[in-house]
Amino acid sequence: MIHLNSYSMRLCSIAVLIIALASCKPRNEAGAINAGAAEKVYVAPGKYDEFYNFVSGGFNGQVSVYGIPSGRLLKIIPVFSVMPENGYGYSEETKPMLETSHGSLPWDDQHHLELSQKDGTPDGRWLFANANNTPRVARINLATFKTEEILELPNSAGNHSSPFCTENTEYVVAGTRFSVPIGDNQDVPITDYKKSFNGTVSFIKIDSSNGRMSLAFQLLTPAINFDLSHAGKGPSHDWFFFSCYNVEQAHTLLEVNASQRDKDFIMAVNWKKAEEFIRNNKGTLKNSRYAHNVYNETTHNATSTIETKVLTLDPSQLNDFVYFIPCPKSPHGVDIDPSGEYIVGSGKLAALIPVFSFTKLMTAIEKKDFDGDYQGIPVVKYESALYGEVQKPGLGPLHTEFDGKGNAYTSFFVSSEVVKWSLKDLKVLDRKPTYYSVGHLCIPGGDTKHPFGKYLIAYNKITKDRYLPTGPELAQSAQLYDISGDKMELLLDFPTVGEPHYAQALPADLIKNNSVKYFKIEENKHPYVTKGEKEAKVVREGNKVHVYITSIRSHFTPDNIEGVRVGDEVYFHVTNLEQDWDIPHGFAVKGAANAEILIMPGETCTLKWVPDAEGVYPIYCTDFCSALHQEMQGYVRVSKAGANTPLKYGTNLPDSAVAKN
Ligand code: K7E
Ligand code: CUA
Repeated sequence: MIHLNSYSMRLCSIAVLIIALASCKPRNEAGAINAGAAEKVYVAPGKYDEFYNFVSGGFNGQVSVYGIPSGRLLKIIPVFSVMPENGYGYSEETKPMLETSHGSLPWDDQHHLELSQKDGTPDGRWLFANANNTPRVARINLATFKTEEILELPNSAGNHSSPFCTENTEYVVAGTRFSVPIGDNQDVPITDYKKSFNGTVSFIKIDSSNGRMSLAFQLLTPAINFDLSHAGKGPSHDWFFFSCYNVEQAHTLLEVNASQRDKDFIMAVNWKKAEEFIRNNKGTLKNSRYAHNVYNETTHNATSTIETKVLTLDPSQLNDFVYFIPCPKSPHGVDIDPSGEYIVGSGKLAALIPVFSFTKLMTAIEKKDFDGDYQGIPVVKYESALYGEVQKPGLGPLHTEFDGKGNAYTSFFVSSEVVKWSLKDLKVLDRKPTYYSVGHLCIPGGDTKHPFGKYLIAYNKITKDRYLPTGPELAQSAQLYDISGDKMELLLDFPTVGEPHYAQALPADLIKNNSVKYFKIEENKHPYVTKGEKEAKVVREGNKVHVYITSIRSHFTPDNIEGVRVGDEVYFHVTNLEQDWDIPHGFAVKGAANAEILIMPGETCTLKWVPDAEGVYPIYCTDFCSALHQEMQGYVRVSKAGANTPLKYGTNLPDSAVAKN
């Protein structure tokens, strides 16, 4: 009873503290906007933005693309969630993209993005995205803005610490948020956490020629939780850093039980050494089941394969490649400065920002300057790795980005502000309020060797009074700051879709000239392609009816189809014959239980339809493609099961050609 009382009091006081802190309102609200701000974000009609900004969609499972500085929404790229708007996850071609070891999943929670890099700078080729709920990493092709590959991660649960990449995109890493039982017997009591659970960190190898992902190896770690990660760069090129919480190894009420220790860890992994261990056969091949889904741009089709093996390394058995650095207090972000020397931790409950020195860390490791070990992994002494602490920066530090001019910018959720500080002397230089409760920050190139600087975007969790009320739920908000001067200047607010977490930005020039305008029809290798109207046809195979149908402004061929029966599975393989930029056609059929499909020029997409009753069903184009878009329509006649209505189809057929019965 006494135990319960003190326990609930402790819980209560933490809650009161957090509520009290969360209600701090930023100062200076009235004077926050300067008169010149409008000019700085104004992108005249017809002009392009300077940067692409890729923003995670959080609980919408997608990635959205904004222009900076205007804040204009340019596109939403479907990644881990179905998108009825264009048929992603509904078309026969894209259904395999959402396959997992749990079957087909229509949704996930997308938090972090990383642009592929060459020499530590974004190269504009790919964008990697994580799925938090059912652990996966996706690769988006930045020429097509399509999700091209999704790799599931076995032995992981809550893939939060992901998908950060090394300087030349050698690897993308993924740390598990939840430790889980791993191996043959996973049906264990939750209270056996300490005994039976493990964490993992996955290293995904990226093929530099085509971006293909493969799970190279996994580290089996103590049962702690990984939050975020970042690769080293320059001198720290060989290393990867992971923030860890729940070093207490709690499995219930983590809010309290995982906030006991004064310090958790940053885990430093020498991935070059790990590679060496793998080469020397120090890994153990384990059975596992995970899906690997690949979309092929010439067949316009995705395939899903179940992989069955994973190589694991156990750092408690193999020396000298994994170390823990103590980090106060439930660290969230771990960010490496452009020089690769400074490792910035951000303890959610800490009142300071610890900055570690890579040089000091190496010396400490060499001298074995350890504070014992944590489950077989050496713990480097805090002071031995510490470069210094930023004192009184704010409350609830989360994430840090860099401007390439020696400054760091850290977000503070609780005190709702962005704080600029100097890497050299760790002095706070400036602070500006955010509206409200900022999570991640993005500076174009802000986690790379060569940040492009100029702007900082804050992604805020709470909007409250910033926009017109829209009922109980309000859009999350992004705020754009000019960081070119000594003081940050707030320029713009814009609402965002889903819940943005991490975001990345890069100069538009790195992408816009390579952007695909249409797919070449002569290169279309789809098995059901129709390369011209003359090839259009309808083929019955048992109860399957394959409709080879074309679309071009402003008709379908065929647009009259008879001979379909109730009980048939009809596959509309729609080929868009257009060879021009920005002329997609849509396709929809009445009563379809899935979605529409939106077919890009030169592409083939398939919509499956199972008519449930006899009748004449309209089909039409859903995308206003031409003056006579509204006329882009037709009919499918469905007869009752077993009827012998002959198969007839065409466009502009004489009435005499239409079936009579
Ligand atoms: Cu939103 Cu990176 Cu999932 Cu911090 S995390 S805010
Ligand atoms: Cu094609 Cu509207």
